[in-house]
Amino acid sequence: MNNNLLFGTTRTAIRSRHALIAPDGHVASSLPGVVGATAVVLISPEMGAGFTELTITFNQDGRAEFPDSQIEAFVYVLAGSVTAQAKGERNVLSTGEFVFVPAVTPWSLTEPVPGSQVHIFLKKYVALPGVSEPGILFGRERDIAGQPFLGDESARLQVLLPDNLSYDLAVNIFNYQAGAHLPFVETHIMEHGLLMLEGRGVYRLEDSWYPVDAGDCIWMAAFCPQWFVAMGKTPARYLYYKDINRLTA
Ligand code: UGY
Ligand code: MN
Repeated sequence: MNNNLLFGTTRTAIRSRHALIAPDGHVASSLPGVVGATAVVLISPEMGAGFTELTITFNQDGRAEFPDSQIEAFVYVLAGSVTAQAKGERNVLSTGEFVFVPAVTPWSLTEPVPGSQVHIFLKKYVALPGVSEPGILFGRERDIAGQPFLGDESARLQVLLPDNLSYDLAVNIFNYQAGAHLPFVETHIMEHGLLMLEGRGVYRLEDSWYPVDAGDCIWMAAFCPQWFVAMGKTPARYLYYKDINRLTA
């Protein structure tokens, strides 16, 4: 047992406006429709967030079935492969591939390679009058080129969903060369849910600086001041969610 666990310490920190969830604290939830699989809910409205973020790891013959509801879903395959079905559309998704499922669409994940792992963002869809709702979208991270972030070649953003008003969320992958960092401490109305995919660094959240590692999950409430620097000798990358394109006054 490592010393952290032996002495009852952890990097996990849950605050009212941000959270860092390290893998050592994960506890599985039993969820309706999820069988033969381990689901860990990392971020949810119970914490104060406006969305839910979870990971599901499948055993052989595991499955996850979600009924139609007002909730939209973004599913990204972290490891292995699984068959994703949304209404009549069906595709095998492997590592780095994803599907966006709009609200009011039943969907499922079945026939996993044992040990397959998916990361999911769930959000209640907010319609925009006069704008049509988005459709089902399958995609592959490798098909999406990284764009320099605010002109910085060492910090590149892959934007996984189309940039149009029908979407009320964005999901991106941020790729940092070792030593690259956000150019300033961001403070914005958009909320974030984030999973560290690779590498290490330091995340500033409000007035705290946290060492972060692959597998860590972070929640940033609206207006949470935030900054990141990639540390060590390898690149760092994270998958993250934000709510966009809507304003409630
Ligand atoms: O899209 C974003 O707001 C992004 N630059 N934030 C972040 O990486 N913490
Ligand atoms: Mn941000």
